[in-house]
Amino acid sequence: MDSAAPTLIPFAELAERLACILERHGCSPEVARLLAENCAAAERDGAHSHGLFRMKGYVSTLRSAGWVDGHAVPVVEDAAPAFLRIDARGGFTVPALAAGRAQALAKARANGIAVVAIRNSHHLGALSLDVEPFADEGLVAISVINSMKAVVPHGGHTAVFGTNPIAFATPRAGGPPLVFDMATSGMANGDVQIAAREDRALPEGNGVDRDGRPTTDAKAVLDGGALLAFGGHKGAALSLMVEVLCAALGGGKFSHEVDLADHPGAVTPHTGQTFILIDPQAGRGALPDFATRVEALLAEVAAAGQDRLPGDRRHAARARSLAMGIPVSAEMMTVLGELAAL
Ligand code: NDP
Ligand code: PYC
Repeated sequence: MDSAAPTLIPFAELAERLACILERHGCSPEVARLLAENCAAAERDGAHSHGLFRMKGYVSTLRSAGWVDGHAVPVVEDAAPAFLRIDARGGFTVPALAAGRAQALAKARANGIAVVAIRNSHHLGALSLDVEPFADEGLVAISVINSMKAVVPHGGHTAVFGTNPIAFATPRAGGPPLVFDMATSGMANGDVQIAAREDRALPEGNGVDRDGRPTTDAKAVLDGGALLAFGGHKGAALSLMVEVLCAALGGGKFSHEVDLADHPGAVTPHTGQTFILIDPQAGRGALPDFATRVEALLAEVAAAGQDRLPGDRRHAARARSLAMGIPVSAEMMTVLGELAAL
């Protein structure tokens, strides 16, 4: 139990500290900066399962020979007028997306829609951070990513799918983009790891042990067990869709093909990530304004009694972090110090 008051660190200072650690352990300065900003932004937004908690994993992965290339320079391929493929060359997805971002935006604007399929890439972050900037530019953005086998297909007994999140961002008239970002498993693996570390039971209905029996024991899920998709067959179907869009379409590995066995310490999935970007203004003509229509829907949702939209918690955490600094626990400060000294 960590009872000392957290240290409040401004975003830029925390990102700089993380970038130093990542560069020390094998990232180029540019990759280190992008990953560090991504990780600090997740922590800023209260996405704890994909923020500072992941720094140990980034470092142990970078130190595990031959798994991820922290210096990789992505190759952006102009596949078709509305289709960009990006080969991350065994590096991280975040710099691969950064490399293709301007071209992806231009394609979405020119065609009304663009698909971006990143392959040969590693991702350990929160997808909200990948889609939100596109909605800031007026686009609707959907992104999916597969990871490594941790989820059993519906009615099955063996993990095949990753926790495979889906994120969606849309501009709205009355505020910052509406974003949702959710694993297609009942829980993200990161949250299971945090529960295991804190000796907390999982909510019922999320996991099975190594013999396929239902369990709330986080350690049993991690130790040969597996997670279940959310919503039974419906979440499992979405998870399957994510595999198809990332691996079959994008050219990356399926989650069940990711094999970390020869890379002790490595924890990043080596898979793919796909985006669908839509310009809602394309050919709009006499149609009513898109963002105003979204706002009207959200007003109806609020009137019907939903008092918290997806993204509200994240925005509240971001506002607090930007006003006061990002809270970093004493335990995490120690971890960061150790990683910086390794
Ligand atoms: P949650 O279940 O915590 O939240 C899912 C979505 O639902 C969020 O948009 C959240 O908004 C919203 N939400 C939560 N509670 C409510 C509520 N009561 N009313 C309305 N909306 C609500 O997320 P997950 O645990 O499924 O995923 C956590 C993170 O893990 C994600 O960022 C995901 O991208 C990441 N992840 C990354 C993977 C990778 O391969 N890189 C793999 C798997 C997961 P809010 O954010 O405001 O709480
Ligand atoms: O939390 O499930 C997860 C996860 C898998 C890969 C990155 N995060």
